[in-house]
Amino acid sequence: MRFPGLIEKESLEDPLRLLATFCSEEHLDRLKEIKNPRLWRDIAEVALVARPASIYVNTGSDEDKDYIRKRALENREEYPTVHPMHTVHFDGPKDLARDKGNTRILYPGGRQVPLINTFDRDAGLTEIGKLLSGVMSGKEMFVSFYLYGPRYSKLSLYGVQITDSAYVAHSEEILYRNGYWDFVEKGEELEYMLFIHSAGERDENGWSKNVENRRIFIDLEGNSVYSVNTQYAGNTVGLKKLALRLAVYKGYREGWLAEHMFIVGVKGRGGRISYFTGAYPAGCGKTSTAMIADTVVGDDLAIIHAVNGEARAVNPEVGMFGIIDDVNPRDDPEIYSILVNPSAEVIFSNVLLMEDGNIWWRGKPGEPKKGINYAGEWWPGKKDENGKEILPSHPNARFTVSIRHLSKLDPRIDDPEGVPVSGFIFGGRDPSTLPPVLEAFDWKHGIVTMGASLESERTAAVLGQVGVMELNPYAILDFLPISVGAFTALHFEFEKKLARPPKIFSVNYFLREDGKFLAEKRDKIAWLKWMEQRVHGEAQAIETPVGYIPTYEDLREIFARELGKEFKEDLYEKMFTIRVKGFLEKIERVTKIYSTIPDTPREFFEIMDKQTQRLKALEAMHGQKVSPFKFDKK
Ligand code: SPV
Ligand code: MN
Repeated sequence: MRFPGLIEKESLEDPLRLLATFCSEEHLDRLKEIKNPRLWRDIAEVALVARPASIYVNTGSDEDKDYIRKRALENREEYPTVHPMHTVHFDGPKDLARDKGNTRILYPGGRQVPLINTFDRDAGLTEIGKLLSGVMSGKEMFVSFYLYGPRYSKLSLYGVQITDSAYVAHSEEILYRNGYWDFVEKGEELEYMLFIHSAGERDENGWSKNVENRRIFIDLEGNSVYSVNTQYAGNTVGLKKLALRLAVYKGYREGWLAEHMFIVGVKGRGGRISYFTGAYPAGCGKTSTAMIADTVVGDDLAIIHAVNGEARAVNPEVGMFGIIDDVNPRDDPEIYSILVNPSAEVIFSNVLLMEDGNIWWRGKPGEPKKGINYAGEWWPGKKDENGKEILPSHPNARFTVSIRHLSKLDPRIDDPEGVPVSGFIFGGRDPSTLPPVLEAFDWKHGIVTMGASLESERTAAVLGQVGVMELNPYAILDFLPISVGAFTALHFEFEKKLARPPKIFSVNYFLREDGKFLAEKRDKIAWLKWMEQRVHGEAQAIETPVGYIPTYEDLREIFARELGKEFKEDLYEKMFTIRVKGFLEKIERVTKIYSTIPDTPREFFEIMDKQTQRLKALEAMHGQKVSPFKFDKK
């Protein structure tokens, strides 16, 4: 039982009888088909506490999908547009992003974990129980079943979503594989994550009214997540970032990895495809890298297991919840063409819905006209109470769409065995130090100096302090339920199961000189192709104190072939100069943080120390800035 204080234990003794008071006969039969008494009890308990008017059991059939869409429109959780398959959802002005402060990992005794927002489990469950009490009265409760990965895959997990939001259920139908029949097939043996969500009371605009009581509590012990008084998908769509935390924890106990990474294929010699996974903090080029690769398996998440000595990855999702701001036909032709295709089902969130039923977001050709947006009615020039102009569409406006519309979709997206991973990429935004691409000496060197040390520059737009580097280990810090020291140790352990661990690379598209970016946006493909060749031992490399860098000759050849562009020697030299001071400062910043994290493996510090020594030796010989032409080729 989750809420022993709120309901009598006996009331759950016959969960089906209890559920019969909430479900029509047809929907009760749908639940009975899944022969799993624990599941019946879970649903019955939530219903007893939240008191919905009715329960809708979603089997993922076309009729059910249509019904959920229809309900989202009727409830004004979504609005119609000129295209029947396109709808618009608004989260409300105070609910436009993930709420870090109120997203907490429940630990018995409220154990403190450095860098992680934890809370006492008992206190958390008590608080959430109160917030959930009667919260669904008068509303319909949707119960849906999903796979978190391909069907019949040992790498996949399962999730049950309970929500009073048709928008959340609708989003999940687009983003995940419906697993009702898998639940039926597996019955009692099935272990599942449980996501319980309520948008709470909604105001006349449809926004959650009590956002100050927004809570997202992750109960590791109960393999469950509770989310109330919020609608933003990053806070509510269970199978997205809520499941990621549960998956990281499960992987930690079982010895596999759940990562905040894309999975892409890069074509090499003879048409072979090599797969890479990539972790980038927000605003560091994750989506654009995924879209520039030759094939896409996933754009956000990866579950990675060691199978017969090989790292294999699956995408738990089949959809994208992507940022729409600045998506335009020139820079993002693929995504743009999907978003304007009337036959693709899309939920747009927090864009501008104009009076004529068309939508507009920044980057879309044409002018924004009067309509409604994330802050209510909008007209050109509208200002907020501080006299600041209100943007027509929000910077975190997004699209929710099936990944299957991508022309580059990898044919192995549904492969239960996953795809073999040749390389891990860690990408940060660094204006002054990291070269565009760098290969680690080995797995541990990469995990420590690239993954665990991943940083990103705060941008002026966000916090006003340009150039401050912020640590975001593995780009997963916001979603980590355990200490980053333990997560690093897990990566060390993972290597032991691999006959040939993936190579590890770092990339940085944001190196600047005199305020100007040294690399062009489309150069990303060149770095990917170099990595692909390195995986197969085809490209040469230069050993530096911080890892291997490409040779000028190889890059010149790759730029000419892939981009039809002459890659100039002096640009190469600028890009790949080893900036000793910057590297030493980075080590100092990062080590200082890890020295406050008690379970950081000792080897972490040893690897960092060795890197410091190599850098100092180089500095003694060649100074603070060392041209790549000063090193020997390997
Ligand atoms: C991210 O912020 O990493 C996202 C969007 O992918 S959210 O679902 O909000 O986490
Ligand atoms: Mn993400």
